[in-house]
Amino acid sequence: MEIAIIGRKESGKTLLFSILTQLTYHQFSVENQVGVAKIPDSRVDKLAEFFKPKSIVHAKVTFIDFPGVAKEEFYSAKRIAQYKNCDALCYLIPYFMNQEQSNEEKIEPEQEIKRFEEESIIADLSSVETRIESLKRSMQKRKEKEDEIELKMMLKLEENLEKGIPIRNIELSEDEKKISKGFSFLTQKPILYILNISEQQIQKIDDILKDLTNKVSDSFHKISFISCQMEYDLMMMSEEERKEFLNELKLKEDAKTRILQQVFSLLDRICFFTVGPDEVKAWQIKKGTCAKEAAGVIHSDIEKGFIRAEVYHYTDWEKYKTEEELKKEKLIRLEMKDYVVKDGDIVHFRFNK
Ligand SMILES: Nc1nc2c(ncn2[C@@H]2O[C@H](COP(=O)(O)OP(=O)(O)O)[C@@H](O)[C@H]2O)c(=O)[nH]1
Ligand SMILES: [Mg+2]
Repeated sequence: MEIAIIGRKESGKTLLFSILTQLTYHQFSVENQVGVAKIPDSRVDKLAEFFKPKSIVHAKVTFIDFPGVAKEEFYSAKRIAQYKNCDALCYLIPYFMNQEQSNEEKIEPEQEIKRFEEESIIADLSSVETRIESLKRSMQKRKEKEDEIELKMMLKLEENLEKGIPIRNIELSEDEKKISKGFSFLTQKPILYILNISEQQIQKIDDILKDLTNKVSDSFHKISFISCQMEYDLMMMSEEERKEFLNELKLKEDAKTRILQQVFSLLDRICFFTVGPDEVKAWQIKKGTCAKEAAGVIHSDIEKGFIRAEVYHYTDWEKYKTEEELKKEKLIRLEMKDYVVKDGDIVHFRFNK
């Protein structure tokens, strides 16, 4: 899963990238920077504490930080194509700039979000129009059933996009969803808008977010916040200093943990776990994945030879801890290949070697 960090120049993207991936901050890199972030999950930590495995593997996502470009280039075809290649977007807004009185250009998050939505709609509309033309041309030569279905969908998208409706808000059938996936439309991507705020703005952030959510009321807009500067400073502190610092600001957790969990929840993914003395591992799967398919995420041999899945849930494990106790309580289930794996399932696959 790849997430693009986007936003205007000097909004703190590279700083955010280095906070999330723990990589060194290279402000003026001219190449895309790519880094992996571990998704914090207290369940993995608790399981690891108990099983004391040789290796612990959290869920991961990849972040991409693009080099800065001039304002005009932000919506260039090349840039848009890069955003399209990603599974989700984090759009950073430099709200901290409003702190400085001298700053003549006030940051209006509402305007920035609307502008991005508009530009994304224009980009998608252009792709849809191109596709409609080419479908019409090929249908003149030969009528194919699939082309007809696709054309019908594209015309529906065109009609809605022209009205300013993003594709994520258009009702599509399962088949249409499948077709549209292949085009990586921008307005179909999950997106997290993040306000980059100053330390002083933290105390007011609830009101700021409430106000903004009211203004851009769309259930698909997820809005969050971070103070990149403060978070970067936190990263440089010792564990003790950090705790003290967070306490002073009356914050429970660092923003990094919160942002990573929010990003993960955008992706429509869930985690199941495998546990044992060798390894405790979180496996990421799409919501709705069945047991046999989930086995294939671990190894194709396990999928091929799938017999049963022994499953218990993390919340039950938390209560009873050992398989013995779980068995006594009849909380370990034997599931067949069609069982839909749930978030937090702890699974042991039985398979023919
Ligand atoms: N005051 C303040 N400055 C920040 C914050 N985040 C980033 N900056 C500064 O903004 C400048 C640009 O940051 P950078 O991450 O390179 O921005 P990018 O162009 O979006 O990648 C740097 O000088 C940062 O120190 C913040 O939260 N507060
Ligand atoms: Mg940068």
